[in-house]
Amino acid sequence: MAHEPLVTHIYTADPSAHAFEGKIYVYPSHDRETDIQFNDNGDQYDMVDYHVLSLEEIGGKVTDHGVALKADDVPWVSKQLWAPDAAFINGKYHLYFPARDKEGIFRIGVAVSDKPEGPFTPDPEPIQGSYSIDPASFVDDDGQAYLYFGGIWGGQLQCWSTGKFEDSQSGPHEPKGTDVPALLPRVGKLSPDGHQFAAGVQEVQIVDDAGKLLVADDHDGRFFEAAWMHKYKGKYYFSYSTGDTHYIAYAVGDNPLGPFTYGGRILEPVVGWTTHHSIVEFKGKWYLFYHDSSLSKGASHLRSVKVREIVYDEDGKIALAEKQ
Ligand code: FUB
Repeated sequence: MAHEPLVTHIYTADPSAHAFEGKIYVYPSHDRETDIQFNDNGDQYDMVDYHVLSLEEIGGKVTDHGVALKADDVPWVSKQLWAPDAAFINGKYHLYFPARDKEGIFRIGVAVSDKPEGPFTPDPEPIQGSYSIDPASFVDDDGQAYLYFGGIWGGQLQCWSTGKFEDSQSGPHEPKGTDVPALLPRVGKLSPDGHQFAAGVQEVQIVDDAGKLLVADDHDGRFFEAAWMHKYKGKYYFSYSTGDTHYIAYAVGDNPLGPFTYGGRILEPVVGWTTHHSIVEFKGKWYLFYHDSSLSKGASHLRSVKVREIVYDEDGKIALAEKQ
């Protein structure tokens, strides 16, 4: 399989892929050209709408279903529609998306459709108690849905260490040290209708083989952004981007709420600053959807979604099916 962009008529990033109605549906960010200066706050990622893509076969024709939701249609949003995800809950397709509210604080919204490709109708307010970026939904075999989220630097996770938004901690400030726990992503159970958290949210613990939380200076292993959850042979795989070291890593647990034990890397750094992915089973094989900036010749804010097959060894460790 050539590792080519799924589509080239628009830039797409942060792919969340799901098998719905016998096809693969991909929910990406829609990157666009702007003249905004690059900074660690991510202001250059100034997206205004979402398109949904679908494929009947991996490697086959890709359909762009057009605009599924736009910022202007969401009353609470000021700007920056970042990485979305979708889930089928209670008979409806739910699109979860982060954006800055009118005060510049990232929140997570939900929009609903009868069809996987949308268009989606947004709730007028963000999900109560939501913050930061990169929502990733997961519906377990018992029907309970979960929402994982969080991202450091521009994603503002570092601003929420006291439980309320502390703007003084915005920018690239995060814990440092070999004896200081790393910032942790968050998870909450969703209500049966998928529109709110059922109760509060909690930290997602990522630990080493000895059960010790990964530390802040473990840049190769600790969480930065881009949470994803999938289940394989009864185990819960929490995968994520390590951010400034640009790996996609994963950790494995027995419970969707964690803890998860660090398991290794799935993807080495790609062309471009960010890395972001999803993992999905389709027709008996497993696939990693990801993005890179090769089509835009390295422009970090102009990314393209790609797909590669992954495999598991007998211990459940993940590897790319083809190394190159
Ligand atoms: O697309 C904007 C941000 O870049 C996403 O929310 C992050 O995961 C990173 O890919």
